[in-house]
Amino acid sequence: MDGVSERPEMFEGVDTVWQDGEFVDFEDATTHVLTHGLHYGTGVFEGVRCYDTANGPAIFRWEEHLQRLYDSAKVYDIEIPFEQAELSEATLELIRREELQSCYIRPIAYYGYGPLGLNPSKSPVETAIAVWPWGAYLGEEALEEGVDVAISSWRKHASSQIPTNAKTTGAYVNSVLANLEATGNGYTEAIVLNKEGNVAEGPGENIFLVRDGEIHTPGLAESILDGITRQSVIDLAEDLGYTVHEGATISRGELYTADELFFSGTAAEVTPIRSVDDNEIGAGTKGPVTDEIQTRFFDVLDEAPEQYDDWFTYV
Ligand code: PPE
Repeated sequence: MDGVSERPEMFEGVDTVWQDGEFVDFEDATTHVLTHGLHYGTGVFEGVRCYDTANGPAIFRWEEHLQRLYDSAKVYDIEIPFEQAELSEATLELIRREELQSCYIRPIAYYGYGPLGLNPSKSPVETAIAVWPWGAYLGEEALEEGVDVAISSWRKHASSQIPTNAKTTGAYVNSVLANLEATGNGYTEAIVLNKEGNVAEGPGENIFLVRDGEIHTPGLAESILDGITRQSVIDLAEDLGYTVHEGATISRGELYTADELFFSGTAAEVTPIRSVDDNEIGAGTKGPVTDEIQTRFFDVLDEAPEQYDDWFTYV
């Protein structure tokens, strides 16, 4: 495998990747070094999970993820040269070929190999989908015990600078900086504040706060990704009878005095936060509301109950 370093453990056992309409061998799923998206971050992507439900393997909220991919693409004039249904079928076929019961799914579309220079319109749009098994994002223990996080000294870019509702490859340098700082200082993850200094989200997660039995999460105008897990958590919490303030503005100080905090995300699922900047949150472990919502979340993913039938696309 010329010029490509050893395969990361994460991708061990992956045989096939879907690339531009073809199923190709993992080792052959490559692109040119002069790819537009590599130089300027002009790509859009998704992170999706397939769960091994009681009714068989199913992709969680697949239609919503696909829709967000095409919406993200629209922002950058990326014309994905495949219909949504084609990408969907390719993904289902890929999971079947890999014989995975559960996995993470990473579709990506980017301006490919064409002339360099900022205007991407002469670069072809390249599209790929990879799947691989991916366990607990912040560690198994994190799901039970919670994570220690720090407020990042890097602020989240405002939506007027880089649209935060689009899931754009280049925008993730902000998340990388926040994560590097936090992990470099011995924390598991960061929380980023927006330009106004209010709570935005994690580098790869949305955030929820529990106070006096009610649930709050920063609104879409706070420079956050419109997380699909976030929306699912809101729905589940409301169905459990909680009041959810989904358009909240949350100040930094409110984090320290919260009863409970947790992250949501496709990769992170529902992960409790047990401390912020070394301040214990609540009892310094997973709180009861977080526990109820997390339990319900994983139960729904296990059982794929009738009530949430439209959240599942069976492989
Ligand atoms: N905010 C950000 C910045 C973000 O990247 C994610 C997902 C979320 C919120 C949660 O969105 P949703 O997955 O739709 O509930 N982050 C993806 C990428 C993580 C990575 O390390 O790569 C993910 O969870 O798949």
